[in-house]
Amino acid sequence: MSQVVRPYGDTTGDGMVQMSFTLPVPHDKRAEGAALQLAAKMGLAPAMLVHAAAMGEGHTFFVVYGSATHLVDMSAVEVVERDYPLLSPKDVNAAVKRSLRRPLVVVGACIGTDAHTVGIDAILNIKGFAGEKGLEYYSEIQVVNLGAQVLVPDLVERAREARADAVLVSQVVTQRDAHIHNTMQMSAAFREAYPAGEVPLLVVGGPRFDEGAAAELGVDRVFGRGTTPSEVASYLVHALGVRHPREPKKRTT
Ligand code: B12
Repeated sequence: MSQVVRPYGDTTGDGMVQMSFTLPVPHDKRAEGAALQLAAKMGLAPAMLVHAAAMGEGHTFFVVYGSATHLVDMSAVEVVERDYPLLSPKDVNAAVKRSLRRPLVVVGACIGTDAHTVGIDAILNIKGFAGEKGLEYYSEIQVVNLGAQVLVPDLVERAREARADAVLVSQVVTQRDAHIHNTMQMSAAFREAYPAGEVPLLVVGGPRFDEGAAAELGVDRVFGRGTTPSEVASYLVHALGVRHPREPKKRTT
Protein backbone atom coordinates (compact mmCIF):
# COMPACT_ATOMS: atom_id res chain seq x y z
CA MET A 1 0.00 0.00 0.00
CA SER A 2 1.21 3.49 -0.86
CA GLN A 3 2.51 5.49 2.10
CA VAL A 4 1.18 8.72 0.53
CA VAL A 5 -2.55 9.05 -0.13
CA ARG A 6 -4.99 11.65 -1.47
CA PRO A 7 -8.79 11.76 -1.11
CA TYR A 8 -10.91 9.85 -3.65
CA GLY A 9 -13.91 11.43 -5.42
CA ASP A 10 -14.64 10.37 -9.00
CA THR A 11 -11.27 8.86 -9.89
CA THR A 12 -8.42 7.50 -7.78
CA GLY A 13 -6.19 10.23 -6.42
CA ASP A 14 -8.30 13.14 -7.71
CA GLY A 15 -8.20 14.66 -4.20
CA MET A 16 -11.90 15.60 -4.11
CA VAL A 17 -13.26 16.67 -0.70
CA GLN A 18 -16.40 18.43 0.53
CA MET A 19 -16.25 21.07 3.24
CA SER A 20 -18.90 23.18 4.99
CA PHE A 21 -18.55 26.38 7.01
CA THR A 22 -20.28 29.63 7.94
CA LEU A 23 -18.96 33.17 7.34
CA PRO A 24 -20.22 36.22 9.24
CA VAL A 25 -21.37 38.04 6.07
CA PRO A 26 -24.81 38.44 4.43
CA HIS A 27 -25.50 36.12 1.49
CA ASP A 28 -24.58 37.81 -1.80
CA LYS A 29 -22.08 37.43 -4.67
CA ARG A 30 -19.20 38.82 -2.59
CA ALA A 31 -19.95 36.30 0.17
CA GLU A 32 -19.70 33.47 -2.37
CA GLY A 33 -16.39 34.89 -3.62
CA ALA A 34 -15.15 35.04 -0.04
CA ALA A 35 -16.03 31.37 0.47
CA LEU A 36 -14.05 30.40 -2.61
CA GLN A 37 -11.08 32.51 -1.48
CA LEU A 38 -11.09 30.69 1.87
CA ALA A 39 -11.29 27.31 0.10
CA ALA A 40 -8.28 28.21 -2.07
CA LYS A 41 -6.30 29.28 0.99
CA MET A 42 -7.17 25.95 2.61
CA GLY A 43 -5.65 24.11 -0.34
CA LEU A 44 -8.74 23.30 -2.45
CA ALA A 45 -7.90 23.96 -6.09
CA PRO A 46 -10.00 24.04 -8.14
CA ALA A 47 -12.96 24.55 -5.78
CA MET A 48 -16.69 24.76 -6.61
CA LEU A 49 -19.36 26.38 -4.48
CA VAL A 50 -22.17 23.81 -4.37
CA HIS A 51 -24.42 25.38 -1.73
CA ALA A 52 -24.84 28.78 -0.08
CA ALA A 53 -27.70 29.81 2.22
CA ALA A 54 -28.38 32.71 4.56
CA MET A 55 -28.14 31.65 8.23
CA GLY A 56 -30.05 34.29 10.14
CA GLU A 57 -29.05 37.92 9.81
CA GLY A 58 -25.55 38.63 8.50
CA HIS A 59 -24.33 35.00 8.23
CA THR A 60 -24.04 32.59 5.30
CA PHE A 61 -23.56 28.83 5.31
CA PHE A 62 -21.49 27.30 2.47
CA VAL A 63 -20.70 23.89 1.07
CA VAL A 64 -17.61 23.76 -1.15
CA TYR A 65 -16.38 20.81 -3.23
CA GLY A 66 -12.86 20.76 -4.61
CA SER A 67 -9.56 18.99 -5.08
CA ALA A 68 -7.25 19.03 -2.07
CA THR A 69 -3.70 19.90 -2.97
CA HIS A 70 -2.38 18.34 0.25
CA LEU A 71 -1.11 14.79 0.65
CA VAL A 72 -1.40 12.42 3.63
CA ASP A 73 1.74 10.59 4.68
CA MET A 74 0.48 7.35 6.25
CA SER A 75 3.85 6.72 7.91
CA ALA A 76 3.46 9.95 9.91
CA VAL A 77 -0.07 9.20 11.20
CA GLU A 78 -0.29 9.05 15.02
CA VAL A 79 -3.27 7.42 16.79
CA VAL A 80 -4.00 5.81 20.15
CA GLU A 81 -4.23 2.06 19.48
CA ARG A 82 -6.04 -0.27 21.87
CA ASP A 83 -3.22 -1.68 24.03
CA TYR A 84 -5.25 -4.25 25.95
CA PRO A 85 -7.16 -7.39 24.91
CA LEU A 86 -10.86 -7.15 24.08
CA LEU A 87 -12.67 -9.48 26.51
CA SER A 88 -16.15 -11.01 26.48
CA PRO A 89 -18.49 -10.16 29.39
CA LYS A 90 -17.81 -13.65 30.78
CA ASP A 91 -14.05 -13.05 30.76
CA VAL A 92 -14.45 -9.58 32.27
CA ASN A 93 -16.55 -11.03 35.11
CA ALA A 94 -14.01 -13.77 35.72
CA ALA A 95 -11.12 -11.27 35.75
CA VAL A 96 -12.92 -9.01 38.25
CA LYS A 97 -13.67 -11.96 40.53
CA ARG A 98 -10.07 -13.12 40.35
CA SER A 99 -8.36 -9.76 40.90
CA LEU A 100 -10.76 -7.82 43.14
CA ARG A 101 -12.77 -10.63 44.77
CA ARG A 102 -15.77 -8.26 44.90
CA PRO A 103 -17.79 -6.35 42.27
CA LEU A 104 -16.01 -3.54 40.44
CA VAL A 105 -17.81 -0.28 41.21
CA VAL A 106 -18.31 2.21 38.39
CA VAL A 107 -19.81 5.66 38.89
CA GLY A 108 -20.86 7.48 35.70
CA ALA A 109 -22.19 10.96 34.90
CA CYS A 110 -22.46 13.83 32.44
CA ILE A 111 -20.88 16.78 34.24
CA GLY A 112 -21.27 20.55 34.01
CA THR A 113 -24.28 21.79 32.10
CA ASP A 114 -24.09 18.92 29.62
CA ALA A 115 -27.41 17.08 29.28
CA HIS A 116 -26.37 14.67 26.51
CA THR A 117 -26.81 11.36 28.32
CA VAL A 118 -27.20 9.07 25.30
CA GLY A 119 -23.43 8.44 25.09
CA ILE A 120 -22.84 7.50 28.73
CA ASP A 121 -26.07 5.49 28.74
CA ALA A 122 -24.83 3.59 25.67
CA ILE A 123 -21.85 2.48 27.73
CA LEU A 124 -23.61 1.90 31.07
CA ASN A 125 -27.25 0.91 30.46
CA ILE A 126 -28.09 -2.74 29.99
CA LYS A 127 -29.48 -2.03 26.51
CA GLY A 128 -25.96 -1.05 25.45
CA PHE A 129 -24.73 0.05 22.02
CA ALA A 130 -23.86 -1.42 18.62
CA GLY A 131 -25.23 -4.85 19.51
CA GLU A 132 -23.32 -5.05 22.80
CA LYS A 133 -24.84 -4.96 26.28
CA GLY A 134 -23.79 -2.10 28.59
CA LEU A 135 -21.83 -2.46 31.83
CA GLU A 136 -25.02 -2.99 33.88
CA TYR A 137 -25.23 -6.40 32.16
CA TYR A 138 -21.92 -7.52 33.70
CA SER A 139 -22.64 -9.45 36.91
CA GLU A 140 -19.33 -8.36 38.47
CA ILE A 141 -19.73 -4.65 37.67
CA GLN A 142 -21.89 -2.48 39.91
CA VAL A 143 -23.03 0.64 38.04
CA VAL A 144 -24.13 3.89 39.64
CA ASN A 145 -25.37 6.15 36.83
CA LEU A 146 -25.86 9.69 38.11
CA GLY A 147 -27.30 11.02 34.83
CA ALA A 148 -27.02 14.56 33.48
CA GLN A 149 -25.70 17.90 34.69
CA VAL A 150 -23.88 16.56 37.73
CA LEU A 151 -21.72 19.09 39.58
CA VAL A 152 -18.11 18.05 40.14
CA PRO A 153 -18.29 18.24 43.99
CA ASP A 154 -21.39 16.03 43.90
CA LEU A 155 -19.64 13.55 41.62
CA VAL A 156 -16.68 13.34 44.00
CA GLU A 157 -19.02 12.87 46.94
CA ARG A 158 -21.05 10.14 45.23
CA ALA A 159 -17.88 8.39 44.08
CA ARG A 160 -16.59 8.33 47.65
CA GLU A 161 -19.92 7.08 49.01
CA ALA A 162 -20.05 4.29 46.42
CA ARG A 163 -16.35 3.49 46.90
CA ALA A 164 -15.87 3.77 43.17
CA ASP A 165 -13.07 1.89 41.47
CA ALA A 166 -13.66 3.89 38.32
CA VAL A 167 -15.41 7.15 37.47
CA LEU A 168 -16.78 7.46 33.94
CA VAL A 169 -17.54 10.98 32.75
CA SER A 170 -19.21 12.01 29.51
CA GLN A 171 -18.80 15.35 27.74
CA VAL A 172 -20.54 15.94 24.44
CA VAL A 173 -20.87 19.72 24.29
CA THR A 174 -17.58 21.28 23.18
CA GLN A 175 -18.62 24.93 22.85
CA ARG A 176 -15.84 27.17 24.21
CA ASP A 177 -13.89 23.99 25.03
CA ALA A 178 -16.33 23.21 27.87
CA HIS A 179 -15.42 19.51 27.63
CA ILE A 180 -11.73 20.29 28.27
CA HIS A 181 -12.33 22.72 31.14
CA ASN A 182 -14.89 20.48 32.84
CA THR A 183 -12.68 17.41 32.58
CA MET A 184 -9.65 19.21 33.98
CA GLN A 185 -11.76 20.57 36.84
CA MET A 186 -13.06 17.07 37.54
CA SER A 187 -9.64 15.40 37.56
CA ALA A 188 -8.19 18.13 39.78
CA ALA A 189 -11.09 17.74 42.25
CA PHE A 190 -10.50 13.98 42.52
CA ARG A 191 -6.77 14.45 43.08
CA GLU A 192 -7.55 16.93 45.83
CA ALA A 193 -10.22 14.81 47.51
CA TYR A 194 -8.38 11.47 47.58
CA PRO A 195 -5.00 10.54 49.02
CA ALA A 196 -2.30 10.07 46.38
CA GLY A 197 -2.43 6.61 44.84
CA GLU A 198 -6.07 6.05 45.84
CA VAL A 199 -7.83 8.17 43.22
CA PRO A 200 -10.33 6.01 41.29
CA LEU A 201 -9.57 5.31 37.68
CA LEU A 202 -10.72 8.43 35.80
CA VAL A 203 -12.18 7.81 32.35
CA VAL A 204 -13.69 10.46 30.11
CA GLY A 205 -15.54 10.01 26.83
CA GLY A 206 -17.33 11.91 24.10
CA PRO A 207 -17.33 12.32 20.33
CA ARG A 208 -14.93 15.23 20.08
CA PHE A 209 -12.16 14.32 22.50
CA ASP A 210 -8.59 13.76 21.34
CA GLU A 211 -7.89 10.23 22.53
CA GLY A 212 -4.23 11.16 22.97
CA ALA A 213 -4.98 13.91 25.50
CA ALA A 214 -5.35 11.80 28.68
CA ALA A 215 -2.22 13.14 30.42
CA GLU A 216 -3.07 16.74 29.58
CA LEU A 217 -6.61 16.29 30.95
CA GLY A 218 -5.39 14.53 34.09
CA VAL A 219 -7.37 11.34 33.40
CA ASP A 220 -6.34 7.73 32.87
CA ARG A 221 -8.06 7.21 29.52
CA VAL A 222 -10.05 9.06 26.89
CA PHE A 223 -12.62 7.30 24.70
CA GLY A 224 -13.98 8.85 21.51
CA ARG A 225 -16.71 8.44 18.93
CA GLY A 226 -18.12 4.94 18.43
CA THR A 227 -16.76 3.46 21.69
CA THR A 228 -18.46 0.19 22.66
CA PRO A 229 -19.18 -1.10 26.19
CA SER A 230 -16.86 -4.09 25.84
CA GLU A 231 -13.93 -1.80 25.01
CA VAL A 232 -14.59 0.10 28.23
CA ALA A 233 -15.13 -3.01 30.38
CA SER A 234 -11.96 -4.60 28.98
CA TYR A 235 -10.01 -1.42 29.64
CA LEU A 236 -11.24 -1.21 33.26
CA VAL A 237 -10.17 -4.77 33.97
CA HIS A 238 -6.82 -4.20 32.31
CA ALA A 239 -6.13 -0.89 34.06
CA LEU A 240 -7.22 -2.05 37.51
CA GLY A 241 -5.24 -5.24 37.07
CA VAL A 242 -2.17 -3.23 36.20
CA ARG A 243 -2.62 -0.99 39.20
CA HIS A 244 -3.45 -3.77 41.63
CA PRO A 245 -1.86 -6.92 40.26
CA ARG A 246 -2.21 -9.14 43.32
CA GLU A 247 -4.43 -7.63 45.99
CA PRO A 248 -7.87 -6.00 46.10
CA LYS A 249 -7.94 -2.22 45.73
CA LYS A 250 -7.44 -0.35 49.01
CA ARG A 251 -10.64 1.48 49.88
CA THR A 252 -11.07 4.98 51.25
CA THR A 253 -13.77 5.88 53.74
C1 B12 B 1 -29.63 13.98 20.99
C2 B12 B 1 -29.01 15.37 21.03
C3 B12 B 1 -29.52 16.26 21.98
C4 B12 B 1 -30.59 15.88 22.98
C5 B12 B 1 -29.90 15.10 24.14
C6 B12 B 1 -30.83 14.09 24.81
C7 B12 B 1 -30.10 13.23 25.77
N1 B12 B 1 -30.80 12.78 26.78
O1 B12 B 1 -28.92 12.93 25.61
C8 B12 B 1 -31.15 17.27 23.39
C9 B12 B 1 -32.31 17.62 22.47
C10 B12 B 1 -31.60 17.42 24.85
C11 B12 B 1 -29.97 18.17 23.04
C12 B12 B 1 -29.80 19.43 23.58
C13 B12 B 1 -28.78 20.30 23.19
N2 B12 B 1 -27.86 20.09 22.22
CO1 B12 B 1 -27.61 18.38 21.34
N3 B12 B 1 -27.38 16.92 20.19
C14 B12 B 1 -27.94 15.74 20.15
C15 B12 B 1 -27.37 14.95 18.94
C16 B12 B 1 -28.41 15.05 17.81
C17 B12 B 1 -27.06 13.47 19.17
C18 B12 B 1 -26.14 13.17 20.35
C19 B12 B 1 -26.23 11.69 20.62
O2 B12 B 1 -27.11 11.24 21.34
N4 B12 B 1 -25.35 10.88 20.00
C20 B12 B 1 -25.38 9.41 20.10
C21 B12 B 1 -24.40 8.89 21.17
C22 B12 B 1 -24.51 7.38 21.27
O3 B12 B 1 -23.11 9.23 20.71
P1 B12 B 1 -22.02 9.96 21.62
O4 B12 B 1 -22.63 10.93 22.54
O5 B12 B 1 -20.93 10.39 20.74
O6 B12 B 1 -21.46 8.75 22.57
C23 B12 B 1 -20.59 7.76 22.09
C24 B12 B 1 -19.11 8.12 22.23
O7 B12 B 1 -18.82 9.49 22.10
C25 B12 B 1 -18.71 7.54 23.55
N5 B12 B 1 -18.95 8.26 24.79
C26 B12 B 1 -19.72 9.34 25.06
N6 B12 B 1 -19.64 9.63 26.36
C27 B12 B 1 -18.82 8.74 26.94
C28 B12 B 1 -18.38 8.60 28.26
C29 B12 B 1 -17.50 7.56 28.57
C30 B12 B 1 -17.03 7.42 29.97
C31 B12 B 1 -17.06 6.67 27.55
C32 B12 B 1 -16.12 5.58 27.89
C33 B12 B 1 -17.48 6.82 26.24
C34 B12 B 1 -18.36 7.84 25.94
O8 B12 B 1 -19.47 6.35 23.60
C35 B12 B 1 -20.76 6.56 23.01
C36 B12 B 1 -21.10 5.28 22.25
O9 B12 B 1 -20.17 5.07 21.22
C37 B12 B 1 -26.07 15.76 18.62
C38 B12 B 1 -25.65 15.79 17.15
C39 B12 B 1 -25.01 14.52 16.71
N7 B12 B 1 -25.48 13.98 15.63
O10 B12 B 1 -24.08 14.05 17.38
C40 B12 B 1 -26.43 17.16 19.13
C41 B12 B 1 -25.33 18.06 19.64
C42 B12 B 1 -24.38 17.27 20.52
N8 B12 B 1 -26.07 19.02 20.46
C43 B12 B 1 -25.62 20.24 20.37
C44 B12 B 1 -26.16 21.38 21.02
C45 B12 B 1 -25.54 22.70 20.66
C46 B12 B 1 -27.21 21.26 21.94
C47 B12 B 1 -27.86 22.39 22.71
C48 B12 B 1 -26.91 23.45 23.28
C49 B12 B 1 -28.92 23.04 21.77
C50 B12 B 1 -29.59 24.27 22.34
N9 B12 B 1 -29.24 25.42 21.80
O11 B12 B 1 -30.39 24.16 23.25
C51 B12 B 1 -28.61 21.65 23.81
C52 B12 B 1 -27.72 21.52 25.06
C53 B12 B 1 -28.39 20.88 26.19
C54 B12 B 1 -27.41 20.68 27.32
N10 B12 B 1 -27.61 21.39 28.41
O12 B12 B 1 -26.49 19.90 27.18
C55 B12 B 1 -24.41 20.31 19.46
C56 B12 B 1 -23.10 20.46 20.25
C57 B12 B 1 -22.16 21.41 19.54
C58 B12 B 1 -20.87 21.56 20.27
N11 B12 B 1 -19.83 21.81 19.52
O13 B12 B 1 -20.77 21.49 21.45
C59 B12 B 1 -24.57 19.01 18.61
C60 B12 B 1 -23.25 18.41 18.10
C61 B12 B 1 -25.51 19.37 17.43
C62 B12 B 1 -24.88 20.36 16.48
N12 B12 B 1 -24.27 19.92 15.40
O14 B12 B 1 -24.94 21.54 16.69
N13 B12 B 1 -29.14 17.57 22.14
